[in-house]
Amino acid sequence: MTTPRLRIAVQKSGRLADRSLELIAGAGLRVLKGVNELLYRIENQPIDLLRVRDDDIPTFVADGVAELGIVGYNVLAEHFPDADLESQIVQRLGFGKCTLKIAVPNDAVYEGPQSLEGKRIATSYPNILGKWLKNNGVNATIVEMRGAVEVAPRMKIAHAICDLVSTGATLEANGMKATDLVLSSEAVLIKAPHAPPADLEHIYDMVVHRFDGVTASNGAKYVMLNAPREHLDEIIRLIPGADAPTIMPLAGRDDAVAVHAVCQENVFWDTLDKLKSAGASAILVLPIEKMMR
Ligand code: PRT
Ligand code: ZN
Repeated sequence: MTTPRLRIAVQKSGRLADRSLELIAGAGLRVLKGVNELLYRIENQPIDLLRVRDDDIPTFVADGVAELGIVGYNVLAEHFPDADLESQIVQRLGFGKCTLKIAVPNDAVYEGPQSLEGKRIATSYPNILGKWLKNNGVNATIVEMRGAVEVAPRMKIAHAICDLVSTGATLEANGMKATDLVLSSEAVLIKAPHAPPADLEHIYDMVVHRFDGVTASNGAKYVMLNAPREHLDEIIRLIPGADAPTIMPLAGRDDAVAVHAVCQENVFWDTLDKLKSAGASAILVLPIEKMMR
């Protein structure tokens, strides 16, 4: 009998592909890049990566072809416009961040959603846009395009577009400006509606916990410093995102203590300057490699 293997659907190539593989490697899963382009094996765990187009991931996971999947929230929301997405999402992964926005030519007047009344809007996200227009009480024609949405106004196909934006460079290069936010997105880990088979449950739980650990430690820092007791409260307040720091006595000193804290966010130089001004000394900021919550 062959051992059952957990399947994780990932984007084969594209903007989420590398970061998905980094997450998987960060979780200690060793990817064996095989001859089979569709399926990569994990050599140290009974797991396979199903490598597909991102548009196929929500359906594959919903149908149970894969137990887990990594996909943009935008793709999930477009696929299941009427579903309860939160029940499908296991965790937000903190990468692939972008926004779906309405954009119009630089010289167009835009005074809010009502400016779109009776207009034509090009997008690859007709379901999300349709819902947004309805919520805003706007009647407009949606022109569905698979790609190159940003050229639609210049080609006189549409008056406005609804497209993903990250840096805004594409809009700028096409003489357009971003206006209303329709959706904020990032990569999410999604799960099949049914629980995994009993013999894969522990692998499933392990993957979810480890992914959570990698995501949590992303950018997180371990801060150590000495603080005079009289300024302790102020110094703790200055440490970004520190939850319940450890306070320890310093040998031979009654006036100061050592403070150790896990910071959920990066610690920048200006924070160190403020800590120093508040009286902190011997400040160390260390990267965190792994974290298990
Ligand atoms: O082949 P496959 O179907 O798998 O991939 P795809 O071509 O459909 O998607 P891909 O690889 O382009 O993007 C995958 C996911 O990355 C998206 O679904 C989003 O969740 C996420 N993402 C993050 C982005 C962007 N940022 C982004 N900037 N997806 C697309 N873009 C586009 C945007 O539409 C614009 O045209 O990139 C262009 C440049 O953006 P600017 O603002 O940085 O200029
Ligand atoms: Zn796609």
